[in-house]
Amino acid sequence: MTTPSSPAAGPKSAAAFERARRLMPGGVNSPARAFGAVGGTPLFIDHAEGPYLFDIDGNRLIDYIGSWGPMILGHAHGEVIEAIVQAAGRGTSYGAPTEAESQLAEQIIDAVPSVEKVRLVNSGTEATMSAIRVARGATGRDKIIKFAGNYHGHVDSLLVAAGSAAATLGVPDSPGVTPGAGQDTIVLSYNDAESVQQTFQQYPGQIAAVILEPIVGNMGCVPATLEFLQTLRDVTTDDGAILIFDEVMTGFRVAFGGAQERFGITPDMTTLGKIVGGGMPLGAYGGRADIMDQVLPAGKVFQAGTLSGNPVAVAAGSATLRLLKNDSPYAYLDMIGDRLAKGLDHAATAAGIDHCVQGVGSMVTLFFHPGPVHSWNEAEHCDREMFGRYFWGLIQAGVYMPCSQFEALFISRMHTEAIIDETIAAAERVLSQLA
Ligand code: HOZ
Repeated sequence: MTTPSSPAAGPKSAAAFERARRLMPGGVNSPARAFGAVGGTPLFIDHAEGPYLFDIDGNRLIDYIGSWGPMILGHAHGEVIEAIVQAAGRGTSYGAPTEAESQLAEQIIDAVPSVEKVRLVNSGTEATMSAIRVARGATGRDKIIKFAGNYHGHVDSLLVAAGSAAATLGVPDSPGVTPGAGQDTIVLSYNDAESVQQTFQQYPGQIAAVILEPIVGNMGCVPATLEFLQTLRDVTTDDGAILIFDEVMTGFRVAFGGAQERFGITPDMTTLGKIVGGGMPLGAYGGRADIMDQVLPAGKVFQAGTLSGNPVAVAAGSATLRLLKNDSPYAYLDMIGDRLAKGLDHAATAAGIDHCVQGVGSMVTLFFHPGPVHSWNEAEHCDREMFGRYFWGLIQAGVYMPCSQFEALFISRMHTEAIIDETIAAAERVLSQLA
């Protein structure tokens, strides 16, 4: 990957990165943030407000990462912060049940069609890891199907042909994941309904679960076709396997009830993270009551956590879901998402760049590939070098896009039409210099 000759990170970020690299692997606590996919030095953030990030060198940037998805209401939303402060003032962790957990559980069950019972955990990774264990425990079967380019956190059995930073940084199959951990994971091509049918014919009664992102955000934005989702629903029902939608990114994002509401296809289980925690570390998994009742202490499948249902995280999540339910920003987010997608498409066309723009509501990706992108086979052939130059050009113009071709951008309720238009104008300038 080419490092830009004059990376826009200022001297304070550069010094902070040098220090961090001496202390943490690659200088970060999650790999994508190190800017390995685009070269140069990551910007160190001082604070955030509404649609903006402010780095420690005093630059203000329009933020299209939104903490990789959670910040749908914008940064530092007054009512969410107030809920966090109130909760923290009553103690930050008890390790004992609270009424607030039931309230958040009710909000999730109310919103997400597939969820009759739910368990709160600390992250999306924990949610998917637990859902797979429950699916195996409930069916008594070992095999799972996942799709290349889908990312379900750093769970051993799912870190096979994974998207997100794993794909970006060239470790879709990580060292340290033993052959045993991945031996029951069958990887198929996304949106390929036929290969799923064939696999169920090959292993009748042996597949515990099919897990997928119903709209992938982790290889750029790649939606499933309705036909693909319907096939998954039909074959899993016929075979007695469990269909799991990983809605860590799409939950409360593409509709209040997630992609399953938007597509009208109800899985058996759902994993959640990001928005459900309102910017605090919280994930959840849920589904049919008979499946969830397999979890200890109702059933025998073990899963536990000292900070599960943490009162501060629960308060942030609960306030966020209440605001989303009351305000229902989804028509607005669809409208500005569409405006941004069309603007980027127009700008790339005018610049004569091979590209396609894909998006669902407030998740959008400009692929440096003629497209359409239906699966990892197409996504991996994007021009990543050009993406890196696009990324840095936009940083210099005050726009902070995801630092990888394989991550969708996220728009918040605080991105106004004027901000979207400012972004499009910046993209026009940058793209016109790339071709
Ligand atoms: N897994 C996140 C993107 N899909 C990135 C998390 C982070 O680096 O903060």
